[in-house]
Amino acid sequence: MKTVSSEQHRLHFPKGELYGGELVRPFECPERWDYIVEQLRSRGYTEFLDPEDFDIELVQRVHTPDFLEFLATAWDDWKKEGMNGEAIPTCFPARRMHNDRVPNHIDGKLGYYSMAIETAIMSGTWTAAQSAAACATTAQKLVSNDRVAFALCRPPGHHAGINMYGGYCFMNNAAIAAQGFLNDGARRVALLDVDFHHGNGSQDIFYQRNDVLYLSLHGQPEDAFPHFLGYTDETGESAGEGFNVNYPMPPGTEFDVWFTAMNDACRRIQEYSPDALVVSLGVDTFKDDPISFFKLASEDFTRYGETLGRLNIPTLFVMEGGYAVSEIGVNTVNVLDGFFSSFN
Ligand code: OKP
Ligand code: ZN
Repeated sequence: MKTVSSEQHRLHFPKGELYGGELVRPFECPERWDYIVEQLRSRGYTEFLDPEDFDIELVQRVHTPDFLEFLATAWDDWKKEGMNGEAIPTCFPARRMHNDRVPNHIDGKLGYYSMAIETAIMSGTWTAAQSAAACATTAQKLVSNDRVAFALCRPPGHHAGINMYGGYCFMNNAAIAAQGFLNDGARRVALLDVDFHHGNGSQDIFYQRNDVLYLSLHGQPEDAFPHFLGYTDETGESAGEGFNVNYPMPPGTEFDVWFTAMNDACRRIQEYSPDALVVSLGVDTFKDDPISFFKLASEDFTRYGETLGRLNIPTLFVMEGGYAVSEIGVNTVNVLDGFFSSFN
């Protein structure tokens, strides 16, 4: 299995995330990548590739041009206004305010295009985000030959919607890859999101479509970020009705309950009979994750990897979250080891 990754992720390393009323060092940090690479290397996954160029045409099938233009220019606009720190939104189109008129001023734009404020934009953010999307599309292309590939994306993507960033995400790497499979001739793609957080962005992008089945296992919105999406009654709309499946679970959820949901998701995937499977692979379901509340142990990741492998569908793994930094590599590679123990 080849891993596609880029050193350019290091250009995104904001100093501040608003957490508990303080600006703290972001949980989503460059060392996350290092720990995963280290585990991959030491456990035999030694083939690493750099991504091809960022494919704007493909990305525009998933995100709007105005949103992409915003991401590309936000830092320069912010600097032009004489701001000293990193770009963080402070004002939002809440209830009964306009959410369809894009302001000119960068403060207005940041609020218009974001869904949360922990995600600061800095000088290298756009380059890093482009590299992550390019990792996803490059790895997607490998799947036609190799049947499996790993896109080691950073920053992650699943909170990024059609025209919305936040939750550490700028462009939706997994959704872009799913669209890549379709462009290359797949008729149906399943996108399984095992990150602790609901992938509101992925749901947003495919909500009215039946060519991508989106399934997510996550902390229930009553208690977990992103709070405003991820309920079971969100089943899709118009052509997409029935093609969105949410499995919200309460605080303290242990592996047996989580695994029952996962097996149900796998049954739905088999029924759908997709030409490709994209796994939004977040390992923040781990018991010691600092911002999540599921209770998976390291060996549970191997267990569910095995279940994924048994589906025997051409599979692209796309890295999402995981913030117990010293164990992020072990848990990620456990999923891959489990997968290859049953995949053929
Ligand atoms: C990104 B990914 C918790 C605050 C949550 C944002 C979390 C973004 C997670 N008190 N802050 O899905 O792993
Ligand atoms: Zn997450």
